[in-house]
Amino acid sequence: MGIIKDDVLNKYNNFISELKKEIEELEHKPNQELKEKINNVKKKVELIKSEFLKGIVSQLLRELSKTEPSNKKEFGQEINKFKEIIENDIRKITQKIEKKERELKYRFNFDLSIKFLPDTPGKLHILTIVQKNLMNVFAELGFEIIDGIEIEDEYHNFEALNIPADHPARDMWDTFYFSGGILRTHTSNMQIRILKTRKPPIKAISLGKCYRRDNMDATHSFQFHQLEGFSIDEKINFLDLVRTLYKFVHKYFGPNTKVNFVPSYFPFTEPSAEMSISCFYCSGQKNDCSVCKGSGWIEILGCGMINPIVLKNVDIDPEKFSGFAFGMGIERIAMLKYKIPDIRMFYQNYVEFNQLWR
Ligand code: FA5
Repeated sequence: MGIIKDDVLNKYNNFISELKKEIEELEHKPNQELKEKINNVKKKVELIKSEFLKGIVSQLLRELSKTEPSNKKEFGQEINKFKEIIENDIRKITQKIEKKERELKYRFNFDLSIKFLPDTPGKLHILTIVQKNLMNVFAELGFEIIDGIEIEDEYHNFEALNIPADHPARDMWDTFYFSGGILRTHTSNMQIRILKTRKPPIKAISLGKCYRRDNMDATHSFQFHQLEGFSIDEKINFLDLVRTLYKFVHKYFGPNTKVNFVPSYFPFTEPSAEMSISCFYCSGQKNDCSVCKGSGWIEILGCGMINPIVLKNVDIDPEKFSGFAFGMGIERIAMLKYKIPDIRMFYQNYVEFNQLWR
């Protein structure tokens, strides 16, 4: 029978094995929980020091002084061994805790274990929804949908569209240049790309990202989306353009929407026009309408008859064929349709914003 009672040893062993389990459970804990658990373990280490090391061991040493001299050596060794075990356990636990604290300090400040919107399935982004709806409308109107390319060269983005190097429109459509080419400023590049390999009759749309050296504000971004449409055949005229756009507007914005054309200028169309639609929120009845600003009209796209120079550039005989083209900003359409006040909202990845649209 030694000096240390079984119930003291059992109490210590149980305490330590519980604590070791807690330490094992520290793995893969999220930051906040890990911090709390580390503090718990630290408190328990202090408890070992005060209760076992200072309390019980000091008590045993006091008892040792009162025991028979013949037992002193053996009991003394027993107490020392117990003390060593406790000190060893404290050292190992403290090392583990310090390691966890270091980990916590350098951990990224995000929590991969968080249960994020657990019952909410992912949704399409509003710009994707608008693009899909636009594609459906134009498909119903008999347009083929052709993929586009964003990395371009100056020839397809400018020159072939009758915008030579010294043309003032180059400033307005300035973009990002790099050694391999440029990022396209509009989807009109696809008129050239498609017509180089396909010959009329053709009626197609192409949509995707465009880039400009524009500063970000509520209606501009350096990266945005456009939809380009064109139709070329024998005897295509301006009325075909007007009729097509009427049908598009009625299908997409509603049958009561009115359309207005005003003359404009684009180097690749002649004549050119800008098309506005009647405000589908206030019909021009509200002076403080946030969408049309009281004018009753909202400008939505540029259009015109394809310039014969462009047709010649893609080896199409302008004496035999004619065509129309139009181009619109997809963010602008989405902003109008869903009353989104700032273009930057599309790109900020706010889940709450994305969840609004179905
Ligand atoms: C063009 O880009 C012509 N290519 C459109 C066209 C095609 C005309 C075919 C005739 C025939 P414009 O620069 O106006 O035109 O741009 C068209 C639309 O793109 C604008 O009305 C606007 O909605 C959108 N847009 C232009 N720049 C930006 C920008 N920085 N941020 C967001 N949208 C933009």
